[in-house]
Amino acid sequence: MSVQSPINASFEVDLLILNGTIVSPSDLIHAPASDIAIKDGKILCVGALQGLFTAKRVIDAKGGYVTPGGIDSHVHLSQQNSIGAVGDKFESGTRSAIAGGTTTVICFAFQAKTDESVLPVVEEYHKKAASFSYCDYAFHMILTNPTRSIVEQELPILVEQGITSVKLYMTYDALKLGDRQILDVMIAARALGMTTMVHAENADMIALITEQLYEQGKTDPYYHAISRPKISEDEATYRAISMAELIDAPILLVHISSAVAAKHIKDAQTKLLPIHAETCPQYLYLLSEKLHGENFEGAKHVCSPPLRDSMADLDALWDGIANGTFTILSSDHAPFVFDSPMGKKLGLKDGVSRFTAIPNGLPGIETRMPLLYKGVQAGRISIQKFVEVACANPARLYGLSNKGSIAPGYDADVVIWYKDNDTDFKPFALTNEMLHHNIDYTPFEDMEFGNWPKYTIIRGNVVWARDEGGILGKKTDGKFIRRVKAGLRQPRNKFVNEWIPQYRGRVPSNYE
Ligand code: DUC
Ligand code: ZN
Ligand code: ZN
Repeated sequence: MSVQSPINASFEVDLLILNGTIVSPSDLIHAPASDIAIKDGKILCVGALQGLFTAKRVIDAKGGYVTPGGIDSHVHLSQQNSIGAVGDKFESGTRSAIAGGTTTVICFAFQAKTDESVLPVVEEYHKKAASFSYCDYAFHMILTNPTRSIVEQELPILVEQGITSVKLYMTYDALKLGDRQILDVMIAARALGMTTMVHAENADMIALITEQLYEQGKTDPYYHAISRPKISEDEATYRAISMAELIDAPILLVHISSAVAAKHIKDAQTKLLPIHAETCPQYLYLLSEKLHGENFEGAKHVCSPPLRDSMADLDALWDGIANGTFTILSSDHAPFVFDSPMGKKLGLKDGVSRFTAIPNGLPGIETRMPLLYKGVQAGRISIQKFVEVACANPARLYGLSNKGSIAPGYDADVVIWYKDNDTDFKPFALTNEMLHHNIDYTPFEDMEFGNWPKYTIIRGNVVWARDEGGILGKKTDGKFIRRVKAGLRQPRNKFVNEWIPQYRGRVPSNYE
């Protein structure tokens, strides 16, 4: 980017943010050195800037934290297999995102088993998102049928198109892959510099327990959690790590819910394997007791992996964020309307519950950043760690090269928070009516919040101003972001180059 010399009092910038405390994964920059000048959608410079520029608009951040815009890298919107009719589409989902401080979402494009090519699938998702997105967006590809031609010929095309990650399932009959298929995708993804995301639960264990529960008539929503015990996540997580170790392939274990799975991940990282992991706010705050409830209300909390039953898991996951086990915190916004025969109530027919028919997933795109911020206020994590897992790491892991950092040349995606004890902010108990998604409930109803994004800024435009009208952005503001190759923990096992011929001389340059 070419930058004109900014030290000139008549030089006009688009936006100046003054007096905040800028947060990076390592540092806090305090006033007066923390002013941010924004021009043409980019951060022009950071420093003691008062009096150095004129500006079209000035925002006084008043001692509040100024963080990079949130990057939610696990979001299901307009997803053809499940969410189309009764969940959020791009418009409502991204509207909700910006109100909660998220400026970029990475959503899933979904390959059905019958799709012989994934290229039309990508086109279809582009159509769903273009002109319907309040924030910037990118795509991962869910592969449910990785044929030879898709793996060999189409994955390289996806990389060229800026789609540099795939998600694989080890469970669900309609989605799951066998171990050999997973290995083949990992090999190809590694050679291409893609990240392989894995949903790790043991499908056969779940099928066995489900069968037994149904025979006993135990079909209420609560039994969904019983049918997916921690050992099924434990085993599958270890298996996925073992496969990644064999191939020396970078993987990310999505939506980890239990201490035991987190332990496998930590152990693998200690061995310097290229293993990343994600957890989500629901696994930090909610227990499976939420699945009980009158009038089928427990279905509102059905997700996979399920909520766990002990505080020890919640505590271990917070610790896992603090100690670096979790690379990222995402929402896994997989929203379904509760009160609809095509939504959560698919699992209730003629007054009879069937937990296997309840769509799996929770809404949470808007609450992700504020819920993580609660962890800062509670002393669970530092504000620097907040920025690392919610903003910076998702950008680095998934190749969003201009995002996730407040530094010259980066996209001016910024969130301004209220300062502690700000008289402009009153702590509140959340109700679903406060949110901007298109879902009739929030799993976090009644939870107390002590902060919330005051402003959300995308490429220099204020799109959310909590005290000045709320949503100010438009559904045409969001841009598709072509991602580059993944770039955090790197493969390092030279032995693999000996036995997988396609690796020789083809290790992508960003792995060196
Ligand atoms: N996996 C997800 O990633 N989201 C919702 C449900 C699921 O199984
Ligand atoms: Zn999943
Ligand atoms: Zn998901």
